Amino acid sequence: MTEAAFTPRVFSGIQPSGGLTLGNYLGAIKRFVEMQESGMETIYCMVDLHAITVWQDPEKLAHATRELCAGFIASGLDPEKSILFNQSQVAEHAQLAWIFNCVARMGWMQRMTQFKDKAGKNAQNASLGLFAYPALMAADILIYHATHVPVGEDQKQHLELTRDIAIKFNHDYKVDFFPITEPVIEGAATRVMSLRDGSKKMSKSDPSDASRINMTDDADAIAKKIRKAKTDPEALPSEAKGLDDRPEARNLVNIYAALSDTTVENVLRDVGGKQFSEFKPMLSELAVEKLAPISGEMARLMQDPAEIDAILHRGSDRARAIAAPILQRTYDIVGMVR
Ligand code: AQP
Repeated sequence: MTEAAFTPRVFSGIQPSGGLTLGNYLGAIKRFVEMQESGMETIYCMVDLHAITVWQDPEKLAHATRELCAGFIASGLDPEKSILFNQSQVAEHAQLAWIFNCVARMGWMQRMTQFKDKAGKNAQNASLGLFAYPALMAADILIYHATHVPVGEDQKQHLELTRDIAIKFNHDYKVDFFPITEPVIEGAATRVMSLRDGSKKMSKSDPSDASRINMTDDADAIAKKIRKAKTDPEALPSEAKGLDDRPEARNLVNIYAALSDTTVENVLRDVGGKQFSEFKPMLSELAVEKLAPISGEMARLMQDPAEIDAILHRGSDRARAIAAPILQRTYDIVGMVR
């Protein structure tokens, strides 16, 4: 049984597990907007079912979901051009995830570094959902037959698992039904690191607020966090190889390059030889210039939560119109009677 060629379609998601960070923006959302503007069909999701794989306060989860939607729109996603919705409103994600739970192997899941990082030393106490997280992520993508998934570097392993699940499903049922998805990991900052520790990624759930720039931070907070960011005593190099073994310096230069839409090499051509005391204020100014309009627009949108809910409802209806026939076809392939 051979399906028609897959038309290009983009899907990605972000967890409403806290406020958006500069890492989410540079690693993911900036690419979401570029792909929307390229004219491809784009579907972007607030993955609330993923968020509850670790404890979420219900009120905060609802607030974070609306704020994430506001962040998407303020960053340039247009609900008329892209489908924007929250995952729990389209039940087909969870339904396909169950099928994928039965396709994926325990050994595959046990190799996932994100599970090991998040479960920590007490893996026995982690939720079953956290373990199964990558199968739900595969369902998020494949329920739309998405061909391209823009993500940060940290999601690379999960996307490889998505490909493995599609390959095994197609093989086991002797079909060519699910596409083999391409990860899109691009830009100067595919892995933005913590401002306090260049070996850890910047994360919305890091207990230290000083470790990250939140998309809702004001100019003073951004300047203070960059001023206090960990660095080394050396001046900036003139070439990228001079950043080897200098993770904190590399991180700040990567951020500068990504915010100014240029390459690390170009940045170093201008700032090579400068001390951090000179470079950090340049970076603060650039970050405030780029982020202030977004945080201002987020605050404005958050004043009308009913409008955000209406956008999510409309997006969910549009998403379901694509997902429902693909789920039905999957059920037919698997042998579910209807
Ligand atoms: N530090 C980062 N640098 C580049 N990209 C990043 N992303 C996240 N952190 C960075 C990308 O943002 C998208 C959404 O991520 P997510 O919310 O689904 O989960 P995450 O990757 O686990 O992000 P966080 O901020 O670390 O959330 P918590 O703390 O809740 O786990 C993805 O494309 C991701 O690559």
